[in-house]
Amino acid sequence: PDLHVGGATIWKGLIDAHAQAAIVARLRDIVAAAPLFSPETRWGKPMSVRMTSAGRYGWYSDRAGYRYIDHHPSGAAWPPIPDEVLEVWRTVAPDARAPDCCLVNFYSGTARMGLHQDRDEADFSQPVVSISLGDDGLFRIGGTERGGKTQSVWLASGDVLALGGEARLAYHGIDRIRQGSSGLLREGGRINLTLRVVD
Ligand code: MD3
Ligand code: FE
Repeated sequence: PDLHVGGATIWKGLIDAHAQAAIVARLRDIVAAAPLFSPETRWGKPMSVRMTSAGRYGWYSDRAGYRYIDHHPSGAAWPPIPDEVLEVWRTVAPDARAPDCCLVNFYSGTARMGLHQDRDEADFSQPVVSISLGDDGLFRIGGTERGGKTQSVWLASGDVLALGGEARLAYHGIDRIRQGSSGLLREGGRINLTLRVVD
């Protein structure tokens, strides 16, 4: 790894341009089968990030709360996690169980994700791995209590993060993206893939 920020381990540019393009091609198939949607928060407000998933489970939210569901809201099956993505997981988390959810987050120019913890999974001893594609995103990470000190780092296309140990329950979010900073996606914007072991 190249960098440690607030308990996150970061590999800058681990995924080369050719492999990034291959993953994006697989994501286009995933989105065709399981279209992006804007989950609603508990308070009925749509999130600015659009999402879909691959794997045995997909992440979902509506007024009833946050949870994993075993089909896309349309009733379609979640597509399988691409091999190219599983290979990244095995590289950075060789000792972990296989992930059963790959959440696909799409950020348009003005989308953001507020500080939150990822705690809808059963086993916090398993890491979370994140892959950034497209425009740069300003990632912020704090400690395990809300309201503590935070650190920020720009994530670029091809960067990979692993969150394990204490950092698994750290507060984190995306403050903004730098529109037009990458030419990877013809429509612009940023994609983040988050790989998790759900149960
Ligand atoms: C730190 N996604 O989907 S990825 C999420 O860029 C999410 O879309 C952000 O937070 C994104 O839940 C951040 C980096 C990340 C992912 C999971 C974490 C950081 C994390 C879990 C625990 C601590
Ligand atoms: Fe998160």
